[in-house]
Amino acid sequence: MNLSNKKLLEMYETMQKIRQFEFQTAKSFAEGDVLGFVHLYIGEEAIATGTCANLVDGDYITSTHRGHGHIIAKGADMKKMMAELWGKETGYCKGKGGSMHIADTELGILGANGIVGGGFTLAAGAAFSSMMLKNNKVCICFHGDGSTAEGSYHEAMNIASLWNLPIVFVNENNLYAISCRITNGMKTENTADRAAAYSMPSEIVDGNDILAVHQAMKNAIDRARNGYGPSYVECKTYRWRGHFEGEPENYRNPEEIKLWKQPDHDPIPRFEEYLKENRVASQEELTAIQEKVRGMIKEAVKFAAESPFPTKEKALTDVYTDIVEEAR
Ligand SMILES: Cc1ncc(C[n+]2csc(CCOP(=O)(O)OP(=O)(O)O)c2C)c(N)n1
Ligand SMILES: [Mg+2]
Repeated sequence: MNLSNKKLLEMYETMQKIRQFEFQTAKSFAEGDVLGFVHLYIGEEAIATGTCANLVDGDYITSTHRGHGHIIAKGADMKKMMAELWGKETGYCKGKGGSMHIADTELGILGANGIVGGGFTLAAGAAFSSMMLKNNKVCICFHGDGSTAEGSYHEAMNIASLWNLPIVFVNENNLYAISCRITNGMKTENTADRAAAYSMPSEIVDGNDILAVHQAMKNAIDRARNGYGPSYVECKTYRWRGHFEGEPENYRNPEEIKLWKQPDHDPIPRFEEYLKENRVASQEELTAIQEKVRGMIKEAVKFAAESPFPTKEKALTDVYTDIVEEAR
């Protein structure tokens, strides 16, 4: 693994940012400050982090309803994210979109998406533009196991393969689509099997092992960037929280949840072990990074808390009709 210590510690910091942002969001949701639905990414941090660590400025990602991790890993401003969750005017969508509409096109973040399967065709379109413009940009299409049942998944996989588009389909197989266990929703337990139907190279990785994710993504992203077309990487993982915050969860075995929270399953302690064993960082240095991130999260909350709500006069600005007007 040819990663500098600096890069490894940046990846650790990103995982910390995601986890702490998500735990803070859970707390703020419970206290009534976060408005609307939130689906948390806790437990899956290695996938977004290990993937985005291979990207360069200008590359694209498409995201899902469980998008905070992807968006943070691609470099979004956590203050603007937090403000958006709190419904404040300083948020990414001026407080009117919430968790599932956060986007930052300047950073190549083509949007979280409340529509399951909504990201596939956007990703294919972005990758197609990259191919036509010959600008070497790659698009990552994050998606859940459940979304592989959508028609848009198969349409995008087919066209990406047929046209050799520079795209990597990153499947986050956390075993559930809401309450539907994967074995009740499809005949195979590996979504990667579906890539074979589109003659797409695929790989299955332990999605809680950040270095395995990073290596698989590096191969797939290099392939896309060098004109060898799309790939598919299935990352096996697990979500710690309910499908959404506040869900009266009663469909998963508590023992199963407990198992995935153990340090030998949890992607963060697993990476910490590697960093310490290989003398990349001491426990003190890792603790200092955690503290630094705690400060960032505090700042994000302060920013959200002190920001104003949009006024009622602005309730209808920046929505669909404005965009149509601007396009004219
Ligand atoms: C088109 C559409 N159908 C159904 C839903 C309701 N819904 C929201 S999330 C979800 C399950 C998604 O499961 P998966 O793709 O595995 O993602 P995960 O939540 O596990 O990350 C469903 C059915 C939706 N938002 N959009
Ligand atoms: Mg799922």
